[in-house]
Order: sequence, then structure tokens, then C-alpha cells
Amino acid sequence: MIDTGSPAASVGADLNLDPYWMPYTHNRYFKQHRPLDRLIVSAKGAYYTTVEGQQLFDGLSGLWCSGLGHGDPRIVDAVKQQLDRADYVPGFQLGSPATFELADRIAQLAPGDLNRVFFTNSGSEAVDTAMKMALGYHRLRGEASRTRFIGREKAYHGVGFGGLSVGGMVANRKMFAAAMLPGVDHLPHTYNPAEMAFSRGQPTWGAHLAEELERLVALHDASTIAAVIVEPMQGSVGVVIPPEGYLQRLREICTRHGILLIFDEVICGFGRMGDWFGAQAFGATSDLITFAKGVNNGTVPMGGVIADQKIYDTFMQGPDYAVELFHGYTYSGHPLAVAAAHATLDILTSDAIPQRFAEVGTWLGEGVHSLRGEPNVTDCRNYSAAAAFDLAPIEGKPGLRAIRLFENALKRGVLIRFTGDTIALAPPAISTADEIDRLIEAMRASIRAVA
Ligand code: PXG
Repeated sequence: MIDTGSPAASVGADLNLDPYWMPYTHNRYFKQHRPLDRLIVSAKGAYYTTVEGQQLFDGLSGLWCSGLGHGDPRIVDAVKQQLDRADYVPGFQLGSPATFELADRIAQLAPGDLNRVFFTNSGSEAVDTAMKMALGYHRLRGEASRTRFIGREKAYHGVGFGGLSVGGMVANRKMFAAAMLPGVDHLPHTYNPAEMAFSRGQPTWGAHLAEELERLVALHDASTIAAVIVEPMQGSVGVVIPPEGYLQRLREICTRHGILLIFDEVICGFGRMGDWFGAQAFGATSDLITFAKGVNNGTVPMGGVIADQKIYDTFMQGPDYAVELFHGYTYSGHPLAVAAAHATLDILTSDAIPQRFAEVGTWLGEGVHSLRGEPNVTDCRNYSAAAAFDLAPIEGKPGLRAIRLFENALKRGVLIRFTGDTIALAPPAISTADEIDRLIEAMRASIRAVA
């Protein structure tokens, strides 16, 4: 165990790195380099502290989950108090009042008739849950032939077999190709640098790409398609913002053909897009919303699905003593996660966090676009408090320039995220204009250093 009181050098030297198989990490590189600036011992506000005592600005809000910064005493106290009250309550055939109240609060924030909330422990589970709901909904309505899912290229919907199948990032998929769900097709992604490089906010080009859904309907027939799933803004692949009118076209086509639309709002939900959900920010409503991360600021694992009432009502048939949906997790509605979520929702409301994200977004947007013209920067883009820029790859070594930039930025006290040669920025809502400025200047210096 890391002893935060130990001198940094001995902590780094003594630690056996081998047994921990790190998720989504270059394990060999990490273990060979033993980067002390990537061993984190504490988190407070917008900063992490490393074993060496170095402060790192949290330029991606954890992994998009800690938008209120770390260690807000209002969340910490709520979780501590819950731990004293009840550490665990089963969710099957039982529930705590706080869980019912949380569902009610989330339902009130969600758009339209999306007012029935199912809890999971991660975004991946939320996606699988939403896919099951879509299949069950059609089956219960006598349309059991609707089994096909349509995802999108470049999409990230987590790492369950459902989410992988509808996801569109080849590195995640290729090793598991044999185990993909059958009957999945993909819409084209909407990222086209030739048409939209250096767009501010939503690109004006690309709404027509939603028409590809009509092509897939013509190919497979609507009677075979259960649902379309998209992230309103694609986060994980590096902030791909929906073209103006695109989500609305998808909505229209889904409605016309009786296909359910799922918005995967694991990243967009709970304020990041400047509104409660991407649905409201971009002005299009889905039938199901998946969420996670921001719902409780990443404090305790939690995810979930918000279903349109018509979907829930469809399941409410047969004898009333029978289970309607054979699905759930031991930790669905875990009391600690619920307590953290109540405190988070209090703060989101009392501190007007969606608006603060939008304000941070104005500084971030200005900043990221000021990187245009720096060496190797081929695109910059932004929407609310999410931004990204692309670097021309080092010849024959895709991804290496971004790794170098990541490492260089750490030396400047800034933690960002890279995927391929794309750098993603999603700072917390509590960031000040000065901090965003320092983040951008650190990026500028690092871009030059890795040129
Ligand atoms: N859907 C979406 C849209 C996501 O962004 C998941 C599902 C899966 O959630 P879980 O909780 O199972 O990890 C995600 C997760 C990044 C990054 O660097 C993004 C995610 C996770 C980790 C890193 O952009 N998104």
C-alpha cells in the first residue's frame, strides 16, 4: 500500500508494479518507466497530488467523471453519513427511500417522458441494460423480429459485449470479433476534417449523414431493427461534436420506422454539455438515456438508464406478482452511490453547474482554438466544456506524438487524455479562467516541445 507519508523515492522504488494488470494502459511501458508523476495519492478540487508531492491539474475531470472537482465536502460528508446509516441494502425486492427519491430527481431532470430510472454500476452496464430494454420492449409489443442494433463508427459504448458490438473503435473490437452480437450494423461517423476542421461548436456540415440510417432500414427492413444507439457528442474517440441538425434527423427517421433511439449520455449527462443532458443541449430527445460518471461525480461507481414511460409501461404486464424484467446487479442502487448522487445533484442545482460548464467552455473554446497554427496541430474543436485537438502523427509511429505530449504536460503539472494522436480536454466546472489559461499555455508549450 502506498504510504503518503513516505519519501517519494522510496515509495516509487519499493512498489511492486507487476501484479496489477492496469486497465486500458500500456502495462509494459508503464512498468518499465515507473512514472512517479502517474502515481496519484490524493485528489482535492481540480488537482491531483502524486507520490512525489507534485500537483497535477485535472484536465479531464478524472475520466470525464469528476466535473465538480474532487473531495467536495458536501459529497464526502453525505457518503460518510450513509456509511454510518447503512453500508448496503439489497436492490432486489427491496429498496431504500433514498433510491426512490434519486430516481425521481433524475426523472425530473431528464427530457420529455423519460421518467423511469434503472440503476447500474457503470456506463458499460447501462448500455447493456438499455439494449435489453429495447429488445424486451419490442418483443412484449409483439414485434419480436426487431432484434437488430445500429451503432456508429468511432462510438464508445463501454466494454460489455453489447456495448462493444455497437461500438465503433476498431482497437476495442478486433480481438473479440468472434464474440460480437449478431445483427449489428453501424452508421458512418460524422467526423470529416476536410469539411469541419477548426469548427467552433457544432459543425454546420454533416446532417445528411443521418440519412444513412434510411439506407440501413432499406437494407434490413425496419421490422428487424430494435434500436439505434449514439453518443450525442462522441467523447472517448476525441470529442466529435454532432453536426447541426444531425441528431434531429436521426430522431425523425427512428420515429418514422418505430425504431427506438438510445442516447448514450455517459459523458454528456449531468451538465458537461451546458445543460442537464446532451439531449437538451442539442435539442433532440431519445427514448432511452444511459448515464454514469457525472451522476455522482465519480465518487462511487454508478450508472443507469432513463427510460421513456411508454417503454416501462410496456413491461408492466402479466401477473403483478411476477418479475417484469429479469435483469439487475447486486450493487444496483448501492446506498453509497445513491448518497453521493443526491449530494451531487444538490450541487449541480445549487451551484448552477451546467451553466458553469458552459462558462468554462467559453474560455476553453477560445483557448483551444488559439492552438491553431502551432506545429502539427491539424484540428481544434470544442463544445461547452469539452475540447480536443489533433496532432499530425510521427511518421510510422501513430500515437507516439500524443504520448510524448502527455508526458511533457505532466512535467508542466497538467494531466490530459490522449487517444491516438488526439488530445482531449474536459476540465472540471470549478476551473477558473486562470486555470484554463494555464492549461492551454501548458498545451502550447508541450505541442512545441514534441514538434
Ligand atoms: N458509454 C460512453 C459514451 C462512455 O464514454 C462508457 C459508455 C462506459 O462506461 P464505463 O463506466 O463502463 O467505463 C463510456 C466510458 C476517455 C474515457 O478517455 C471515456 C470513457 C471511459 C474512460 C475513458 O475518453 N467512457
